Order: sequence, then structure tokens, then C-alpha cells
Amino acid sequence: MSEKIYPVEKATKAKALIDKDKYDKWYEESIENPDKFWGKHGKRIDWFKPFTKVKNTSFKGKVSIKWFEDGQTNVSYNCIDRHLKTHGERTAIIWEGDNPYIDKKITYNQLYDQVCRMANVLKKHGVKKGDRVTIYMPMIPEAAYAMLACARIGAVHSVVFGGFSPEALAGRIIDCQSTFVITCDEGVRGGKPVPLKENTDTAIRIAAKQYVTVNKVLVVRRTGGKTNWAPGRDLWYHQEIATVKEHCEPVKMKAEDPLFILYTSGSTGKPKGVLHTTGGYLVYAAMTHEYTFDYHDGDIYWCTADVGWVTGHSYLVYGPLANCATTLMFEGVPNFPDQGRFWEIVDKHKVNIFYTAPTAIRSLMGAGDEFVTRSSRASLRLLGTVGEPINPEAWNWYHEVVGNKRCPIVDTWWQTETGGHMITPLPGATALKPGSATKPFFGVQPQLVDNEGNVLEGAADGNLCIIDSWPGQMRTLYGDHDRFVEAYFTTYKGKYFTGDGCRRDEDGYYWITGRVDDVLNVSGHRLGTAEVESALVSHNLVSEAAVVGYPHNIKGQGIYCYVTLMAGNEGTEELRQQLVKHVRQEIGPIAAPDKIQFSPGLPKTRSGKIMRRILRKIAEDDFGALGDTSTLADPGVVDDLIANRQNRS
Ligand code: 6R9
Repeated sequence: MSEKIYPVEKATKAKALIDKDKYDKWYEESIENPDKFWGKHGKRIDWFKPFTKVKNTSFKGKVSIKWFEDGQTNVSYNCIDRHLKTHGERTAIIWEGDNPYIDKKITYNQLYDQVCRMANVLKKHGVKKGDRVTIYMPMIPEAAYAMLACARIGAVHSVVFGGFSPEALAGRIIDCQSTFVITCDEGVRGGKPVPLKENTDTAIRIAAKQYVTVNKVLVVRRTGGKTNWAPGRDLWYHQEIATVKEHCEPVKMKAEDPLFILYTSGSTGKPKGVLHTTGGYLVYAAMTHEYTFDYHDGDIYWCTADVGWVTGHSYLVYGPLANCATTLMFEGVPNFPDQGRFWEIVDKHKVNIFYTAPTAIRSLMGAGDEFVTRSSRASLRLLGTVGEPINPEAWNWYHEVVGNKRCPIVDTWWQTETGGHMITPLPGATALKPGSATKPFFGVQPQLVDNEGNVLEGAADGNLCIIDSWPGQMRTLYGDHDRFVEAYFTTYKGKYFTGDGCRRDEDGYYWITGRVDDVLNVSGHRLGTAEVESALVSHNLVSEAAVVGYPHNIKGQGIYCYVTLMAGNEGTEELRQQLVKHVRQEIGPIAAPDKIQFSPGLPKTRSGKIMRRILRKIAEDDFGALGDTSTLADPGVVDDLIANRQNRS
């Protein structure tokens, strides 16, 4: 790891909201007296009924997390209505289409109108406070309207990434028993249509078999492409909004009323429905957005994440809109029409703050500097990354070529579960070290422990826990509080375990080293090895499968699958392709295996447990030190696996 240090530049510091002294002072107060600290910052949003209690949380026993619990507010009101008096004509959303000649700007006044109408359409069709609404949308403004419309009437949204398959969509509809879906005829990415309505139809058929009936599907027309239509069930958005009023009272929500569910991969079983609530989430998303990005009034801010991920929730929609920012939403992909698209958009809309994932940086870095240098990027002031560790080469390229050495980079570590940034530089306060997420945000207390749970002090390498609550924290797993306690608070009793490994250096800087559980991070997307395995074994020729990650130049991690076939079948190239297709169908393109090795046997202990440690080593093409294999039931399988490995360097 590079240990080069980039001090805070004078120009950055002069303008910054938080400098080093302020960071130290605020951080100390946030830990010493969280009630006072968050009591103050909780007021950054408007409350219909002010809170009198601030923090009421316990990581012990049944685990209970409540913030601002007797306050009442509404997220949609805070993201829209309260800005109208002074900034109604400010652009809320700049939408840049997949096609570089198409864009539009939506003011806060227009956002109010659209969100109220969409909320009234939901109400007209019977959606009530507490109902779950599934949103399966491409990156178009209506996706944000839909989220805010749910928030306005107290419905709980579950956004499902548009790249997920019908099966994956169905699983998420079934889990939260959602009876209303908002989608679009087709999405467009890189010039190609994505059949969202068709996928929705299939998902609804699958859900019906599990006795979950979707009553209504609200369909936004994006391409005008042909879709099947179920009269009585399917509704055109453009027709519906013409039938309703342009005002809709925001519902008074308790601080701890649910805002949204977002499914994410865990180390075991099916995806987990992470539940976030109203008050604490919004305070935390808005505050981190302001301070991490050193957001100033009038800045043009662009986060490239899809609304289907938590980054799209907190830093494309809720955080920026709560701060009355101008947020840019991009429908397309970084390499269409060519690899210069991001920087063209930066110039076109004079973007000041740009936030993306290391995988995008690495792939654009590979395309050559001329795609970047042909743009001016003069408007850029700050760069950010999220989703996975950034390697120092990519960091340096981002800093030197994209940012012309002028722009600090905020490497923000956080998770779906944390709601907002947890370990991150603040541009005016933190000297940067490429590859390090640096220091904790206000109120965040990281702790490193060894595998036995012993606390590690000073410079150390261990498992990353957080020992006390912060307002943006998830409250439970939807419908399964026991699994919540088991998954996050049991490995190290009384502590929130993140699932990440981490090193702390002598300066107290944190370096995330990646997942220590069976979760992969492929192009910044979380994927459980168990999910890919279950997709593989659902193929009728597969008897057993084990999936591990291996280092991949662009994706960060690639997906390596060991597959044992049913007796009498041969592992042909054709079957390999069939299995890749099968996994894509079951989960979505992001889960497509990179390598499939047909293996007559898997290394197992005598009690039948697959020894993943060995499989990981072979996938990494590093089988010199396999460690102890003496506990294997049949040590011979290892030689066969090595001889037939797919990843020879
Ligand atoms: C926001 C988001 C969370 C996992 C997390 C970690 C990895 C995220 C990172 C990072 C190193 C960073 N991760 N940010 N690793 N440096 N700056 O990505 O949420 O999809 O839930 O993934 O991503 O492994 O545990 P999510």
C-alpha cells in the first residue's frame, strides 16, 4: 500500500465547512455527549412535532435502536416543500439521458407537482401508510418521484435494481408481500432496451405461485416499446396523473416509522431486507452529504450510482434533496457512446462534485487518458469513491488525470446497513492517503477485534465492528428481527459487526481490506456466494456447487465457480455457457460467473463441510500454501482441482 500523504490544500481549507480543529471538537462531542450533539444536528431537518428524546439504543440482548423517537416529520416534505418558499425555481434534478442529445431539468416546484400527483395516484389505488410498494425502474426522474411519493404518504418503498432478473424481483416482492409495483415499459442503457415491464409480468406470475398477489402495476412510458397489458391491473402513469390533483398533504410520520426496505446480499441464505426508518436516516443522509462532499449552496452534484443501490437512495435522492442541492441523474453507462461520456457530462452540466465507484475508474483508466483530457473538467472541485477498496493506482489516476491534481478524493466506506458514510475523509479536515477511507464520521466508533473477539488497540489488523449506534443505522431486517440480531450482533456480542476486515495504521487511519465473510464484491455490487451457488444447483444437471471470489483487474473480484455435475454428464464448453446464462437468468447479469471449473469432487471435511479456504487459494492461482489439508475426507480431490484450474497465470 502506498503511504504517500496528501495534506489538505490551502484553497480547499479556506472554503471548507469543517477544518481539522472543528472535526476534532465535533467528533469528541459526538462521542462524549451523543444526546447533545445529535440533539443539535437533528434540527437540520424540519419536524412537525419536535423531538424531546434523542438517542435510545442498545446493541445488547434483543437489540433496539431508536432515534428522535417522539418527533414527527416527513421525508418528502423535507426534500421538497420546505425549499419552495426560497428556492422553488432552483433545479432539483438534472436528468441526462442515455442519448447524449437528451436531457432535462426539473425544478423544486416541478418536483413538488410530480411527487404530489404520483402520491395521489398511489392513494387513488388504495396504497396506505405502511404498505410496501416495489419500485423496479431505470434511471429516470420518475424513479425519484416514486420514492418521494411513497415517503409522502407513508408507504414503504422497496427499490429493486433494474438489472435484476424476474426471479430476483419476485423474491423481493414475495419477501415483503408487496401488492403494488411501479415500473416502466422499457429502460435504455447504452442504446439497448431493457424489458422491465416484461420482467415485471414474469415476476408477478412467480409471486402468484407463492400466494402473493400484485394488484396494480403503474407503468411509466419511456420508450413506447410494445408490452403486454393486463387490463384492470396495469395502469399507465401518464394517464393516471392527469386524473389527480397536484397537491397532496405529507403524512405526519413518527421518526421511527419505516421509510424503505432495501435488499442486500448476506453470507448465507436469501437477500436480507434491510429496513431504514424516517427521522434518523434523513438527518444522517443529509448531514453526511453536506460535510463529506463539503456541499455549498449552488453546487452541481453528481452521484453515478443507480437508485437500486443504497448509494442511489442516500446520495442521489434523499441526502442531496434534503439539502436543496441540484442532483444529476444519469440514465446511461460510462462507455456509451464512448469512454469519454462521464467527462463530457461534467463539462456539459458544470459538475462540481463527482461521486463514483472504483470499478468505473479502473475500467475508464484502461481506455486511455485521451478520453479524459479532451474535456476541460474545470468545474470539478471534489471527487469521491464508494463501494469497494480503491487501489492506489486507480486513486492516483483519478487524482492526477481526472482531477488535474486539484481535487481532493473522498473515499467513503459505508454499507446498505449503515444508511450513510461511516469512515470517510472530510475535504477541509483530513489529509488523504490513497487507498485509505481515513477517519470515522461524527458519532461513529469503529473498533477492531481479532477472531476471538479480543479488542485490538493502536496499529492493528482485524475485523471491523462499530460499538455504538448512529442515527442512520438500519433498525431491523424486515419481518425477521432474530436474523438481524444473529447476522450483525452475535459474532462479537454487543457490537455491530460489519463483515469487513480492516487495518488501522499508526496515524489512526482505517484501511478496509474487504469482506471477511462469504460475500463477494463484484464491480462494487454485493453478492452472496450462497446466492450464486443456489442459482447453479437449480440447474437440472448440477449436483453441487461452491463459489468463491478471485482478484479481477476491473471488477475488483471475479466469480469463480466449482461445479459438480449429476453422474453421467460431461462438462463441455457448451454446458459452461449454458450455466452462465442460467445464473444470469436466475439473479441478473451482475452475477454471471467469470470462471466455471467442472470438478468431480469438492474438498470437504469429514463432517461434510466444504473447505472454502482451499477453493479460494486455487481460484487465486496461489496453491503453494494450501495450509492443512489433513482433515479432508479425500485429499486426492485437491490435486485434481489444481490440475484443472481455470485461472493459470
Ligand atoms: C455503500 C455500499 C457494502 C460493502 C462494505 C465493503 C464495501 C463500500 C467501501 C468498501 C472499501 C470503501 N465497501 N465502500 N470497501 N472502501 N470506500 O457500497 O453499500 O452495497 O451494502 O456494500 O462494500 O465491503 O461492507 P453495500
